[in-house]
Amino acid sequence: ADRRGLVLWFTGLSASGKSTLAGMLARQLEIHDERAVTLLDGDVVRRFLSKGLGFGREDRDENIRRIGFVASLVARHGGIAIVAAISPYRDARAEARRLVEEAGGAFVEIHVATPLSVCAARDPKGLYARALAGEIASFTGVDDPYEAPEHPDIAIDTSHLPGQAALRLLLDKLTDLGIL
Ligand code: GGZ
Repeated sequence: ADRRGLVLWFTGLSASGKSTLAGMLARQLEIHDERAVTLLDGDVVRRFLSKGLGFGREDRDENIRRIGFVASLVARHGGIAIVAAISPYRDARAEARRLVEEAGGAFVEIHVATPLSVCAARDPKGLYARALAGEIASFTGVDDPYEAPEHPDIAIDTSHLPGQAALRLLLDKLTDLGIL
C-alpha cells in the first residue's frame, strides 16, 4: 500500500451509519497506521468550520467545499483525513476529489448505502419523524435529493451489520483495494 496522503470520504443518508463507521475507522487507524488521522465529521464541522450554513443546495455545496479543502491540506502533508458528511451532490463530491488529487492525495469514496427505510426506522435523533411531519423542510431523502455515487470505490450497507462487523468488512475492502 502507498503511504501518501489519503482521504476516506463517507457519503450517505442521515442515520446511515457514516459517523459511527468513520469514528471506528479513525480509532483503528490511529493505532495501526503511522500517518496522523484527522476526523472531519459533519456534525462537528457544522458547529465550527461551517457554523451558520443551512441545508439548501448552495450551503451544502459550500459546506462540502470547505471540508474538501481542509481534507486536501491534510493530504498534502501526508496525513489521513476521514470525512463523514451526507454530501448529497455528485458534483460537490467530484470537486472534493479533484482538490485532494491535485494535492497529491488518494481519494476514496465510500458510499454508506443503508436504505432510506432502514435509516428512517433507526431515526436516532427523531429527525425523519419531524421531516415527515413537515416540521423540518429539505430533509435529505424525504424532500431533498441524495445523488447516490454511481461508481463508489466502496459501498457498504450497515442494515444487518453490527458496528464491529461493518468495520471489519470495510478494513477488508480497503486492504483488497491496496489502500491500507
Ligand atoms: C439532512 C439534516 C438536515 C436536513 C439537519 N437534511 O443525522 P445527523 O442529523 O446527525 O446528520 C445530519 C446532518 C447533516 O449535515 P451534513 O453536513 O452531513 O450535510 S451536507 O453534507 O448535506 O452538508 C442531520 C442534520 O445535519 N440535519 N437538518 N435538512 N440532514
